[in-house]
Amino acid sequence: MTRDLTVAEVRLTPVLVADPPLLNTQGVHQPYTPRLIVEVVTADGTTGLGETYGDTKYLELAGPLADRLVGRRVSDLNGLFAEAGEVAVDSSRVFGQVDVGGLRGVQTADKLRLSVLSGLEVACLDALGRSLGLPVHALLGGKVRDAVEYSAYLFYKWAGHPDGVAAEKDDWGAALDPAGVVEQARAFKERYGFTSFKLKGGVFPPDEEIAAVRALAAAFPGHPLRLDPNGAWSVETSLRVAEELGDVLEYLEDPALGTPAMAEVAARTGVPLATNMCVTTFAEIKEAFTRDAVQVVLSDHHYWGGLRHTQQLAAVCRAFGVGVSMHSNTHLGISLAAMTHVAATVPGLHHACDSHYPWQSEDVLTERLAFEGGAVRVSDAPGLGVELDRDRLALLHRRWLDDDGSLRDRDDAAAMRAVDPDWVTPAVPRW
Ligand code: GKR
Ligand code: MG
Repeated sequence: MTRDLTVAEVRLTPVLVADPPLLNTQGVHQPYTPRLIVEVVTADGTTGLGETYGDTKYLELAGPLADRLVGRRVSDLNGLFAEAGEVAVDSSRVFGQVDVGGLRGVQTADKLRLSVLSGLEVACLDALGRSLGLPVHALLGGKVRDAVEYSAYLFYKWAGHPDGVAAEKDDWGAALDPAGVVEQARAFKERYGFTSFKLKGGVFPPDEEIAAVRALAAAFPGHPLRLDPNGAWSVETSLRVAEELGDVLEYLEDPALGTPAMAEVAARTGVPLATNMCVTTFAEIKEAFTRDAVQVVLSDHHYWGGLRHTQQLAAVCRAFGVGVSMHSNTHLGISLAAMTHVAATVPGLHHACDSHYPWQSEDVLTERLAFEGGAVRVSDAPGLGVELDRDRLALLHRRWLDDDGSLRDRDDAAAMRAVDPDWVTPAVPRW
């Protein structure tokens, strides 16, 4: 049979996904978070799925970038990426500082484009795989493991969103002190079998977070532990935390903001440092690696520009003896499947990947991906191995359409102002 893998249509569907009230240094998660679902349809009727960030600034770019994909073969990703720079980015969308909504490092026009391209790339690979009868990992060179390990991503959390704020309910309860964090970790372990734990920090004064990690270490002896305050600490505070928790931490994630501060911390502690904030683009690698500022880079395949760039990042890390693993933000199952396929191909993946997926009670798939023993099995089905549930997609899209615009751009500080009208994103370093 002759296949025509020319892209005939790209469907872009923004959705709002329920999100629990998870606390971070910027504020609290909104009750609903925007994501963009991508469908790439080929001339022979094959449809591939992708997913990426869905805030307005990404949506504005998605249309013009999708137009560049139409008429191209799904296998011509290099051609698409080469042309992407011609698509203009509204400069008011680019902040010369840390991306306020997402804690994802410094925002640039390239990073915005790459985040959108990642959704298109994944959808093209899914379509290509479906058409060839090959899993996405095979298109990336083949898996080197049958399952990808994830860590439980623990958050300080309120029991529910503030009174008067429309939201879905969740059954995780509150976690606002060491006992609450341990209880949450226990639930994660029972439900999903996770054996390593990451706590999102930068919420309470460092001594409280040190106590929470100590409580985790006592409750789960020998389990790898991480603490990530998203750059909320000074160099001196970072060093104190490293000193206090050095015996139980697998790594400390972005204790201080930016490569110079991270390099200073790294030079004065033996605790490995990981980042998804100071190394977020290829251009940032040279300074960070030559200054030995980080020992583990957490790739977010969305803002790195997809699965092939993640493999390239892993190769650069290997050359420098730097570890690699995966960062996560609020996401659905298409992204978890994509992360799992690429992680399955990376040799020397020594740290369990991050995933917010257990926090998402909703998905656009006919069947949710499952964690077994804390890991996701690598699918050998054609493409990503997931199927779209059109009714679910329509429902979550309807929520986006019905929104008055207040939730279409993730803003954790604005969500916090529902309980604390004076709240502003704290200056960094906060402690
Ligand atoms: O979801 O609150 C959150 C996280 O803080 C997220 O925004 C970060 O990007 O998970 C991320 C991280 O590891 O820094
Ligand atoms: Mg992080």
